[in-house]
Amino acid sequence: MRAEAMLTAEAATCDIDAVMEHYREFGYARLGRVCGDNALQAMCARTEDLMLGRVVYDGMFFQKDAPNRRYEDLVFGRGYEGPSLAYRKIEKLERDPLFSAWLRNALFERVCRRVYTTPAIHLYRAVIFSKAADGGSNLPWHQDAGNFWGLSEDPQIQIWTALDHAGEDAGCLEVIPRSHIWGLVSPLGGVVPRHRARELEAESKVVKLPARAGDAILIHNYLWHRSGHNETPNMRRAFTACYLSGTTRCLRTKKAPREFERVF
Ligand SMILES: O=C(O)CCC(=O)C(=O)O
Repeated sequence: MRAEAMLTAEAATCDIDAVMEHYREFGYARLGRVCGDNALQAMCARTEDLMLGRVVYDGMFFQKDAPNRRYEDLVFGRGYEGPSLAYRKIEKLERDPLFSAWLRNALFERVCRRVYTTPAIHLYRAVIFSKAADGGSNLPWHQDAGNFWGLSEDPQIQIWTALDHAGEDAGCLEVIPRSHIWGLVSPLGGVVPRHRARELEAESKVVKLPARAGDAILIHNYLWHRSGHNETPNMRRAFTACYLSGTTRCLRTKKAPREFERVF
């Protein structure tokens, strides 16, 4: 499927001025329903194929949810553990032609070019976050940047696409508007320590972002975001791509530094 055939007709030409203004001010913004039905069905079916081992690519990352739904009890390093719909995270979706096409669509390119001025824009990661029917773990407040990411420049934009309906009862995204302006809570980045969330009165500032299948949401990497359990009888899958300026380098030294793929 070509990337352009995956976008809804309106999304291909929509004006993004107001969206970008909202993203800059609040750290997130809704792009609206931008993914067409055929593309959604295909990406949902492909997600199931990957989880059930019917489609396999080398080097993909898989992580299952903890059976007790506690994020703190997630087990790392096991990779693919056999056919199951209980995987919470799959990475390296750029290896799949369908997801690779989606993350390169012309609307996402227009968004990224408003954020980065470098001629080349690269991909940091392409990930599925999934919550099984009546399952999923409670993903705590976190920021997607910092030393933990090992980059010469912090990324500023990720675009999250709902592959299923993600209502409040399904573990929709939750954000703290304007928290991107606070910068990183710690140089390391990642999960926000509980005492910082208390000090900054996070609970009184939460905005929930229920989404329909096909909706896309821009997220600044410094924005505090989280998601809860899925209490519905349906899966809640989402796909997110994080983009980098073309000048961003990988700083890791233990292994050979990563080369980031140019997508725009
Ligand atoms: O979809 C989710 O539940 C979490 C998404 C997320 O944390 C991210 O896109 O960085």
